[in-house]
Amino acid sequence: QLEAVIFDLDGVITDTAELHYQAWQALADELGIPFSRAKNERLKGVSRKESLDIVLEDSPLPWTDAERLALAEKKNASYRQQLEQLSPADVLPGILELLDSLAQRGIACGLASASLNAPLILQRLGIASRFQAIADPAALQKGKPDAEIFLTAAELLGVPPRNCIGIEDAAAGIAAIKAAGMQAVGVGSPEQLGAADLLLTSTTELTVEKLLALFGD
Ligand code: B16
Ligand code: MG
Repeated sequence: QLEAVIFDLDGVITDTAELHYQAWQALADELGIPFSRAKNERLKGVSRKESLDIVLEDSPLPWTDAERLALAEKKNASYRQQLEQLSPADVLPGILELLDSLAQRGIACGLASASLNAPLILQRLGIASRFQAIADPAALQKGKPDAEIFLTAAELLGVPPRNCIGIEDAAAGIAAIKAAGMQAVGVGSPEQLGAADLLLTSTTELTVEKLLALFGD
């Protein structure tokens, strides 16, 4: 029985990846480190700290922990400036309709995003009140592909994992959902998200009927 749907944020609800890219590119340019859109692909779903470590892989300098912290804060300040542009028009197609249908059927919604900025992003998108639970990534031990973030969201909702669906655009996210014992819906390509129980190419294809069908309803 489907009781809750737990969403990833970047790549499922909105495309913040482009804004992350702009902020990382600006930082890399300032440091004289090569960076590209291709490299930015590796940062999707990865925490801010781990993202910075990947950006600094191409720097010959040995950055201390304190320096890394300052750089991560700098990137986040410019990213948050970019978030000012975000508006309800940036909710990906089909998501608002899905949130409506889920609410109508009394199915709860949770968020499992690696982003510490997730509450602000949901607010800017005008959909914060649609989520009954947001897992706080700062309080977690392990990132995706570990199950922890999805299990935490389910626990906050008071729903057993077997009655949850997780929706993700990244392979590590699909792995996290499966490890949590939930049904996994992937939005993306079969090369990356082959492990999903249901694979869709775009958020426009996300309907409550397809989600219920995963439970034989
Ligand atoms: P922040 P998700 C992830 O969001 C992004 O995909 C990833 O690129 C970003 O580094 C991470 O959030 C942390 O974001 O710097 O805002 O804490 O896909 O897990 O919703
Ligand atoms: Mg994502």
